[in-house]
Amino acid sequence: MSRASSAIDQQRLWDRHMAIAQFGATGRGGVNRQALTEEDGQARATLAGWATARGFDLYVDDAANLFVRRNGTEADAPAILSGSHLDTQPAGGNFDGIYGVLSAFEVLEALDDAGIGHKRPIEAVVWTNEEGCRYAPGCTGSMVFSGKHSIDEFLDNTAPDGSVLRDDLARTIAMTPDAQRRAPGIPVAGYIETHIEQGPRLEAAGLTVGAVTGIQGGSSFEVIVTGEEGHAGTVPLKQRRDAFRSAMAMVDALYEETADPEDTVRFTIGRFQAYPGSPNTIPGEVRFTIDFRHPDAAFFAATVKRIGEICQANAGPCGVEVNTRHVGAPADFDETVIASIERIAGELDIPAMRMASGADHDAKLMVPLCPTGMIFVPCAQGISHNEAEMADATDLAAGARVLADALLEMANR
Ligand code: HGY
Ligand code: MN
Ligand code: MN
Repeated sequence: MSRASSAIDQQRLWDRHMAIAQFGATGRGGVNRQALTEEDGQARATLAGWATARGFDLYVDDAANLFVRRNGTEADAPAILSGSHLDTQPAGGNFDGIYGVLSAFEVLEALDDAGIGHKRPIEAVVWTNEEGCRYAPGCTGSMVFSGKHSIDEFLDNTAPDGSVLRDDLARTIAMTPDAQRRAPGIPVAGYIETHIEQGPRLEAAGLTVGAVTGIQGGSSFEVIVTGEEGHAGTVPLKQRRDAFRSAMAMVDALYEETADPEDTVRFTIGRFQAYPGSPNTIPGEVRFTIDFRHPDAAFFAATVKRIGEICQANAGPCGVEVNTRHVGAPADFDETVIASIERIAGELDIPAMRMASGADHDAKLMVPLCPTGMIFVPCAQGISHNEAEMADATDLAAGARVLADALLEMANR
C-alpha cells in the first residue's frame, strides 16, 4: 500500500492557509480572528464547505467544536483525532493553530486522493477558543470535549466588547448548518496535533520536525484591585485608596517572586487596565492578567499558590480579588506516539528531534483520554503571537507527511 504521506499536496495545503488568512486579515500581514467572532465563523464555514465538497461527514458539539470525519471500515470504532484551532490572537499570525487544522484536513484529502482506507474513523478537529484572549479561559472547546468542564460553566462569560459567550456560540454553530449536532466527547483512540513551534529551536538546529515530548505547566489569572476614585488634585496621598499604586506593588512583588537566573520561568502580564482611566481621577479599580508557566510540577504548583498570597499581601488600603482562569499541570505525551513520529520522520528522511512545548495547546486536554502527541515545524525566527509569524510551505508539508503516516498507523491499530 502506498504511503499516505506521498499523497500530501504541498500547494493545496499552502493555498488553504492563504484562503483562511483572509478572514480577519489586518492588512499588516497578520490576522485578528478572535474566538467566536463573525470572522471565526466564516473561517469555519469555509472549512465546512471544503469538507462537504469532499463528501466527508461534519459534526459540531455544544462547545462549537467542529469535526470533519472520514469514515473507516469499522464505523463504530473509537476515532483518531487530529486538529487545533482557527481562532487567533488580536494581532496574530496565519499559522498558529491554523496549521494544525489544515494539516489534519490535508491528511483526509490525501487519503481520499490515494484511495487509502483505514479501520478507524479519522476526524480533523477545530477546537473552540484555544487562545482565550476574547473569552476566558483558553482551550474552552477541548476542555469541554475532554469533560474537564461543562460548557454551561462558560455560557455567561463576557468579552471585553460586552458580547456574551452564549450568544456568540449559538451564532457560530449556526454558521455551519451542514454539521450534525453531537454531544461533547466521543471515544477516541489517539490524537496528534501539528503546530508551528512558536520558538526558535528547530530553525536554529536546522531541523524540520519536532517530536514533542510534552507541555509545561500553564496558568492564567485575572486580578481585580479595588480602591476609591477621587480628585487627583485634592485627595491627600495618605488618604488615598489608589488601585494603581496597590496593583504596582503586587506586580513588583510578583516579578521579584518569579525572577529566575536560569530563565526557565515564563511570567507575563499581558493586560493592565486602570478605571475610569481619566488622567485626573485616582484609579478606583485596576484589572490585570497574569500568565505563569513552568515545566517542573512541584515548583509550578507552589508558585501558582503564591500568586494569590502575594497579591493579598500587597493590597495596601485596597481590596483584591484573584480569579483563577485556568491551571494546567505539566503534561507528558505518550512515548509510543513520540517514538512513531520520530521513526516516521526518519523513514521519510525528514530531520527531527525531540523537544518540549513552551506554548500551551489543546493536546494537553487530550492526554488523559488517549495516546496523544504533537508534531512541531519551524516558524521564522520562532516568532508567534505576532503579525510577522511566518512558516515555510515545504516545512508545513513535511510535518503533514509525518502526520499522515502517523495517523494512518493509529487508525489501523
Ligand atoms: O498561550 C498559549 O500558549 C497558546 O498559544 N494559546
Ligand atoms: Mn496555538
Ligand atoms: Mn496561540
